[in-house]
Amino acid sequence: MQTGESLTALAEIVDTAALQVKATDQLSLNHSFTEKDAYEIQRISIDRRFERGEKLIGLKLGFTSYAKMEQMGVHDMIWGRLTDTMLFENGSTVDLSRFIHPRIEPEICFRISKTADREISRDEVLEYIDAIAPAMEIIDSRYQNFKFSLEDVIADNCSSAGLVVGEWQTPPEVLEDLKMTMSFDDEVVESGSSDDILGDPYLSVVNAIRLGLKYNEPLKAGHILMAGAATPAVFMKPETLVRTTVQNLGTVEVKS
Ligand code: OOG
Ligand code: MG
Repeated sequence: MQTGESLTALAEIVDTAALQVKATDQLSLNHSFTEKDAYEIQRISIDRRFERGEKLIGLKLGFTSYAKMEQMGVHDMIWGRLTDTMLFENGSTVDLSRFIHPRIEPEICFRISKTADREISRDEVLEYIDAIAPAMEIIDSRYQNFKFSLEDVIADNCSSAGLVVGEWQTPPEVLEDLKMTMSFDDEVVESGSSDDILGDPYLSVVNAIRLGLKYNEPLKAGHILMAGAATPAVFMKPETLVRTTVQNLGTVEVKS
């Protein structure tokens, strides 16, 4: 267990790496810290962003699909915070120089309509969301070579760097096996199914509410939730149109 002071020092390392767009050594190479410490490092580093004027817009889950767990060699669900400066408009152009080594992945996003003050079950999810949209997340590990332990990636706010959300839709009762494809300039680079996200992406809402309550960062009405990627992430390339299509939900795009 690390002292409060050293957790602050570790938070400064990941925050500075993000600010300076410069990869840093994995914290776990030189420090030993627990998963609980890692969430505290994340909290302190994101507080530094809030002090610079960024606003919390919601939460994200990570490693909710086997494809992602296999790709990164990490096997536990994680959660992180999303801020307003990470949000790109659908169809907009992102400046890759803002990132160290950005990857992009196809996701589903939910809009939370009611703050939960207790854990909820799968059957209650539709009472807590009022919209769903196809989405993509840009992840940009602050660590060299995009390599990390579970604790490292949690401390680094789960690699969160950007997100783009498509048009909001009314949430259907069930999201059974919706095909998801991500393309670079019309060439499909990854494809999967909504079932790849926890077997049912609505379970992301259940889990994010549970984790938010546990770590004192509750999902609130008006927040958004990124459910986690359905497929492995792909390195972004300059001058490329990236598009994700989710069956029945539509498309979402960004240009680089
Ligand atoms: C960690 C973030 C994982 C997801 O959707 O599974 C994640 C990473 O892969 O760098 O965002
Ligand atoms: Mg993600």
